Amino acid sequence: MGQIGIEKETLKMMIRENVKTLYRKNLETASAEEIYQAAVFSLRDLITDKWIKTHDTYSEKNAKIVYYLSMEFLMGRFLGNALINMGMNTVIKEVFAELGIDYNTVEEAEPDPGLGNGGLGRLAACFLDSLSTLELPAYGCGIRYHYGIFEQKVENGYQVEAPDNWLEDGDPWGIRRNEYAVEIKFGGHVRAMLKENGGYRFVQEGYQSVMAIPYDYPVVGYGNNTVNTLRLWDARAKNRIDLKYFNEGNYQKAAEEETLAKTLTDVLYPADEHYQGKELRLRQQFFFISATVQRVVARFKENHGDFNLLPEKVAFQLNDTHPSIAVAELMRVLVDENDLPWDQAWEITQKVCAYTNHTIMSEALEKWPLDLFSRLLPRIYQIVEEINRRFCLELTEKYGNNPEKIRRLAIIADGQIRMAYMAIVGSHSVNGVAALHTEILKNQELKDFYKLYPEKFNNKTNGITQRRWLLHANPQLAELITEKIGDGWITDLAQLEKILPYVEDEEFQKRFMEIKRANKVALAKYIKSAKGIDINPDSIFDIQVKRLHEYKRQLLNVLHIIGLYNKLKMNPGLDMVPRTYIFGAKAAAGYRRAKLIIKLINSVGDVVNNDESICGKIKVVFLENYRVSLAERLIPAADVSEQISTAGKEASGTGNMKFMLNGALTVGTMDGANVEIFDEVGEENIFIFGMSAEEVQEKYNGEYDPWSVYNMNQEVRMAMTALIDGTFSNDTCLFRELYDALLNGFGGSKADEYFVLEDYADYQRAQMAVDYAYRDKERWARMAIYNTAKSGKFSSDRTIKEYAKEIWSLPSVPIEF
Ligand code: 26V
Repeated sequence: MGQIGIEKETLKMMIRENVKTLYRKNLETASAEEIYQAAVFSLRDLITDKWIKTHDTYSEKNAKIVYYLSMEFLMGRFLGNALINMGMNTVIKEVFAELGIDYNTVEEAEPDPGLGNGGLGRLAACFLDSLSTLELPAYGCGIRYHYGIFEQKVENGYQVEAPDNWLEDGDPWGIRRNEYAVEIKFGGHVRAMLKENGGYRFVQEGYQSVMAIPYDYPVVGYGNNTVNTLRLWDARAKNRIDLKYFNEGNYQKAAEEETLAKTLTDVLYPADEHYQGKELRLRQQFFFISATVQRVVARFKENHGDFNLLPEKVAFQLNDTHPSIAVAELMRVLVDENDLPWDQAWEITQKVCAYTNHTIMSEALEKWPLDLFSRLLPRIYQIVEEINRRFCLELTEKYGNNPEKIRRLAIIADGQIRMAYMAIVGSHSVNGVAALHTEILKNQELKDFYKLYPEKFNNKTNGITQRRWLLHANPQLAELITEKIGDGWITDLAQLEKILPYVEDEEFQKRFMEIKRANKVALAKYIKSAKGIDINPDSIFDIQVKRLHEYKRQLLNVLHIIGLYNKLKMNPGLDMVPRTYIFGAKAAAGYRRAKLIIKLINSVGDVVNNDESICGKIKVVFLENYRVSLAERLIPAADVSEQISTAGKEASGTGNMKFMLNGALTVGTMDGANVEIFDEVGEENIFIFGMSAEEVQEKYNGEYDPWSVYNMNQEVRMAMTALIDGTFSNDTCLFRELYDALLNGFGGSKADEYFVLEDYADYQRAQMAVDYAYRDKERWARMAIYNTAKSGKFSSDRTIKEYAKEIWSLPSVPIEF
């Protein structure tokens, strides 16, 4: 019996029956995909009872609920994780084994839904797992994109994008809830109508509408009865054909609303940290926010008459500025649709909303042009104007007549709406995602707002869920740990400290490193089958996986590989531990330089991997289509975790935490949460290099001439030269842009904006230290185990507890079952 209380035989029967009813097949003839679907249908049945019970309990107890509003949820595959959290992991493996079916093949048959770009979307997914595990009442609210982040292929070394049609074979986890559909209005104009009490009511007229239809996905808590909901909104036309236009023969106009609905939720914007004011994106934002706000208020009204109670029942967490239109939409619903006076509505809105900032890259800041915004959302625009007007009055009261200051802080300025400022003004909490990041927000980026509202600012260092990133991704290590310290760590990661006594234990070291090796062998096998490249499991597996962005400095990593390759060419007998450099990274489709860096990594790989003169001492592998399921394969096999962003630029990073948890050692800058990893493990268990955030700031404001580095450092000079002398491409112009960007500045960017050359020498030193440390097997094992043991702080359970206590005032609600 599994924890959920079902006999194996029953489960077998259900799977068999479902294959039959769904596909008219039996287990022998069904494909892995079909068996996967049948298995999901069987399990969904089991989940649903708890799911219903969870929501009944929330209603009965009139519980406060947090709504995590996010344009992205990078969930990864559901099946394996749901089974683990239901305590059915072992049972299901037995069931499939007894049926003569390879369970792994079934798990792999599930599409990996990529409804997010990277860190921000994956954080949302980890948070949902923690919310359910902590028995906190929560909804994730987002968009049901028909196409997730593009599938990346590599052709001739270049990234090529293909659509990710994750819904193609159906959506067995999603339940469509027609009864909760809501109408969303775009465009038209606003008419002011005199009310009986002398005030005005504002109504939108001549608009286009679409219907928002929710699909609910279960979020199963670990070892409890909580099943929360991820609610993703899809669009459907309200009126398929507008008869008025149809009869006039204007067919395009007649079908406009249908076209609007079709395109609205079609694709996730694949840009990352680069804002473009695209109309469709604003539509998407308003679409899912308006749907959520309308639904939440309607539900509240079913049980309450007094809106002052709303903040006691509802919390909105804004995942970056993308959902910040919630501030204005909640005002609209309260003031226009429920007749609340402005001041009362405003107080309620501020108490309900809280904003998380995820980046200090200025090019990512959302600013909507007024003409676009007012045309698309005429009533919301008026409300934003009023919020801004009152805010500017507040500033004047506080600072006197200071137009310069007001222009700097205003929500509307230079013909644009600054969404971050609206989020700050409309929220009671503003948080950064790592200690350093929050300090930078307070003292630099948002300094004026910090002075104005110091009480709003707080830090919530990111975290990751150990259920997916250790228990599911690295089952052997999970088992070893449980054998030694029990399974308490699964819901209380701080307990990993209990393995500290084993750091010096030879037997434990041996087993820990054997598991690492087994994971490396498995990865080597995968790389052989996927790429045809032979890699040596006894080499150091050195991994950098994350979105491709200049500030993350994949270029520093490759440039150093080139430097090392040059050294090996000159001295093939060079004494070094063989190393396998593994990369995974999607570049935004329009980010030319990022794509060129991918091409460079592949070109370097082609040359290095096929150069017999270096005796296989280095290999370079670019794995295409980096995604959650690939991360689950890679991270458990890593020896070295590359976290090498320019200090001050990476808000937190969460990959860094996943690697640490799995016993990889970090080569990193003092950036984001690396700083806190350093604090946990101490300088002897991490390889820190490079300038600090402060030094970066000083260099940025002062004089920096990358040529002086070039002239002083022969290794740098040779590596740079290799970019343009035909070593990696017959076309010597191909990588010229990278060369120029580093030395001279190119296409509007400063020379070496991210200090790749400046940090090169110290990076090289850190990499030598890695090589040196790895030779001492015992020392390395100690360091690796120490990293795992000290990773407790980085559980998203810890993060979510802090949000619940300090921002949401959200009590847990256990579900009796
Ligand atoms: C911005 C945009 C701009 C418009 C087009 C689409 C798009 C998509 C995403 C973003 C925001 C990217 C911000 C982000 O992902 N930040 C990352 O958040 C992680 C979780 O807090 C954090 O660990 C990373 O350091 C941070 O880069």
